[in-house]
Amino acid sequence: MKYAFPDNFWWGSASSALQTEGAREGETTWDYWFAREPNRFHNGVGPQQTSTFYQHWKTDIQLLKQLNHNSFRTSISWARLIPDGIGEVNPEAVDFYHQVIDELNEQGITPFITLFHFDMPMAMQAIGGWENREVVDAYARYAQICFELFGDRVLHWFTFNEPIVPVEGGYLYDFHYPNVVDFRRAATVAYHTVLAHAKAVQAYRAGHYAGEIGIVLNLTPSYPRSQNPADVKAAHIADLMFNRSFLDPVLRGEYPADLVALLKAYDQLPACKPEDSALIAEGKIDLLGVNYYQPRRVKCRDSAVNPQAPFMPEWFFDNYDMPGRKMNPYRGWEIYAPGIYDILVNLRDNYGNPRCFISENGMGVENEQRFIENGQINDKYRIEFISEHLTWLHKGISEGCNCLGYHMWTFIDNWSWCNAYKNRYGFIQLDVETQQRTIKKSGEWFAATALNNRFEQE
Ligand code: BGP
Repeated sequence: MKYAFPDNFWWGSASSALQTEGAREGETTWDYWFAREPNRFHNGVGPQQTSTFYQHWKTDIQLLKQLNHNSFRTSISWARLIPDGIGEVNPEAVDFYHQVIDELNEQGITPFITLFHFDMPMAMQAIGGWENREVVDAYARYAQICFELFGDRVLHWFTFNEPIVPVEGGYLYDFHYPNVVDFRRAATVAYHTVLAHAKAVQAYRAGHYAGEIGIVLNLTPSYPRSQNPADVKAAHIADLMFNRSFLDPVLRGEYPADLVALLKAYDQLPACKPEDSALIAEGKIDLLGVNYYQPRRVKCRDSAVNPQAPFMPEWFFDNYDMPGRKMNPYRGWEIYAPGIYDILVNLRDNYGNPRCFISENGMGVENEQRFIENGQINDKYRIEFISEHLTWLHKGISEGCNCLGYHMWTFIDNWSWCNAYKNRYGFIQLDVETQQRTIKKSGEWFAATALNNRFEQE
């Protein structure tokens, strides 16, 4: 079978500032947390040990070119640009991002720029992070500064990357700083993130910049164990909490009524101001980035909730370990390629078929050195993973889904938060000690696919 993609399909990859650039003047929550609790990070490796993009951006862009990328997403570090989050702009950071953006454009690689990829300036966290509306305003100012500085040469902006992740990690499940477990605070953080997003969109519209603005969401389709109404309800609530809490505001301009009713019933709603809903309605986007790694399988709870336990999403469902599901054992994530198709069909049928693209998809694998053949990692499993997902993506497009591209996570193996360098995702192998870069087999496969705008599979 041949799978051909539409003209001008975006082929590329994604990365983020904190995970690639290396040290900077402005401290982030990650630097602060790592300095205090290095044991929380795999092998005690922190955010200083990156793939040194700050030094090697020029040669790295050459490598992107070698991979036949026509587009590439990375983020601007708020803390690099404005070290204390709200004050002076650092001119060295401005020069750096100018150079990177110019070089990408010169090489024919369209820059896609994210404004916030989990890297809160510590000075902003110190005043409450997303729980504080002053931080929302500081973010809106930062976004506007970015549009003014780079808006003539960056035509695809994303306000946030996976905004639900800092909510889950920082305020529910204890895998991001500030390690709080408190649903109402989590809901406040999520709500203020939506307000921050909407303010950035508002500023972008007001500035009449040449490009488009969107957001990147990690969508995890929720599959019920069975069609029993209790299982279906469990899946519906998981979908409301983890997907629709961001998807509905950014595409429909409002929250799902049943999500609001549920949180109200349990007294978990954040404090809202009367003017918020008009602002949220202004946050509707031009382009949606979809990160897809894994589905979510759920069933109804078998046991009663402990009324003394903290209120959690899991009050309404249990995770369901479907027998025989295909797993990526290194990350503990299920591999389910049809999920990508289900997401696109849902967007087409229930959200007016928005302009969208796959902004991340990928597979992190441990100890890839064992697959070295003639000096190169032969990551067949990754090629299989990508082609399987592309097949389902192709089916979606052929059925009218408005999917404009496919970006992989990631370009060069990079530092993955608490997992540090445990699992490698790159098209290019990184030797962390020597900083040597070597293209993997999947990189060659992707380069050929991007060049031909098609691939073949039996
Ligand atoms: C996404 C993030 C990325 C990246 C990726 C891989 O959620 O946007 O920053 O890290 O997941 O996940 P992990 O690094 O946790 O293995």
